[in-house]
Amino acid sequence: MKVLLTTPPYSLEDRYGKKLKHFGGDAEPLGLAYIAAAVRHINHYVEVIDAPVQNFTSEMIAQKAKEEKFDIVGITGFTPAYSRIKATVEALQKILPKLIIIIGGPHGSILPEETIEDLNIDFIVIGEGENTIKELLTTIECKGNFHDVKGICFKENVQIS
Ligand code: B12
Repeated sequence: MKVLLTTPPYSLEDRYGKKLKHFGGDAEPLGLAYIAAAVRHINHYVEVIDAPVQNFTSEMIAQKAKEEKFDIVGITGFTPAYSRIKATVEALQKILPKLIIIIGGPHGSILPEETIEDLNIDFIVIGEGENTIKELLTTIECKGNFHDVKGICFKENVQIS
């Protein structure tokens, strides 16, 4: 499967405003890098976008997922970036209604049920994700039982085509 991992487009201007944006800095998305390594370890193709650094908008992320035929998009994020996470999910769902979307990171870990309901997405990975993402991808691929995957919250009527 092809897995695209991304940070939400949460720019320095979003964080610090127009006047102070030049004083802020971006940090490498360490959590996504760990997840990418785990995905690669079980031989799936994986790419990472660091949206604010690479100047990707939500629409550009969705366009890339569509053009390059990704099966799954994973988005990381903390609560202050929630509106950007939501905008990215909406952009993806608009042009790829059947795409599997997984949210990980602090926000989804803290509010899994509320987030899954608000975003109408398939899966939230709660807490440390390296082992969970491997189990989850394998279960998706083999059409297994999501109740057997530890550390996820999922939509009860999840449909994987
Ligand atoms: C180090 C750190 C920082 C560093 C980041 C350095 C860096 N290079 O990343 C600095 C100081 C820059 C920082 C800044 C901020 N931080 Co900070 N930070 C932390 C800290 C202490 C550790 C984060 C970390 O690196 N963990 C290690 C990595 C490997 O773990 P991880 O990112 O959580 O990823 C794992 C899982 O979450 C999961 N996962 C993550 N993403 C995904 C995606 C998918 C698809 C999947 C399946 C799984 C998955 O799997 C990963 C591997 O196990 C945490 C507290 C904590 N103990 O977690 C707070 C924390 C993440 N920070 C927080 C916040 C709020 C911020 C700021 C927004 C603060 C602010 N107002 O400016 C900024 C945002 C910076 C930005 N990038 O825009 C909050 C988030 C709370 C929330 N509700 O979202 C935390 C939880 C602290 C807290 N308790 O309040 N932070």
